[in-house]
Amino acid sequence: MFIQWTLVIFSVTLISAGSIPERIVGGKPAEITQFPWQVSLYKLGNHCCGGSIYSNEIVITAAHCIETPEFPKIYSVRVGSLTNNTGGQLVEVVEIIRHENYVPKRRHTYNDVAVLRLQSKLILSDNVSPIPLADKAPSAGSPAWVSGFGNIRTNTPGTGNLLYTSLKISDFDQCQNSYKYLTKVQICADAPGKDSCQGDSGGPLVSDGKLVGIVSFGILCARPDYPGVYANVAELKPWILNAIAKLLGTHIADQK
Ligand code: 4AZ
Repeated sequence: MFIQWTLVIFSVTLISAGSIPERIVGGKPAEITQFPWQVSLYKLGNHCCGGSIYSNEIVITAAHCIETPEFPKIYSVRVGSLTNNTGGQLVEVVEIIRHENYVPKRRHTYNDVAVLRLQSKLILSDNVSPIPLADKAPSAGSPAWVSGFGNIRTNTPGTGNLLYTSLKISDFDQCQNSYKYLTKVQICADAPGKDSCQGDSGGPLVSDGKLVGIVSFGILCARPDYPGVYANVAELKPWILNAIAKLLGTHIADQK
């Protein structure tokens, strides 16, 4: 009896210590030059989400990362760094447009996109550079990469270092079997034992050198039959470009 209990306690300890890999983002440490568009979004000085560099003054993230678009100055971004608390360039956000039709309900998260204007222009380099937006969603089976500073397993925070993993774009109908409220403004990606996770939200899903998705949600992380769900950038592109034009228009008006 004692031995049985010891075994039970030992197994529980192992699982909670993370020694039995539920697997993560299945992640490998990134080189910053592989993901120079990666952003760490800060809220009140702490990493809260990922994001992607669109241009030297515009960053794209998820709507669900932005609780208070009317208070942009509580947000800032760090770029050009493999660690989310030091290095690179740290710049304040001055203006945010969050999708007007963003629906925040769990499993009904639609239009999960927001665009941010930075207080000063990023200095672009091999470590800091924009990613173009996809015009067309990649077909099922296309290879894609997701990167971020988020959890390395469900409920297990990352180490603060940028990780990435390779995924494949999921078949839409199959993903809809897992998430029945899925629509074309979403795109799924998965691979055995690999996924994005909490804290990666807002970050980039990249395929063929283009931003194809924004980390949005999922049921836990790397669970078989539950791909990660991403905002579909190709579908949202008209909204994104229009919002960016508004941000830049305001910017010019501000300077007058
Ligand atoms: C989250 O909670 C979250 N597996 C983000 C992405 C995924 C799951 C959860 C995808 O922010």
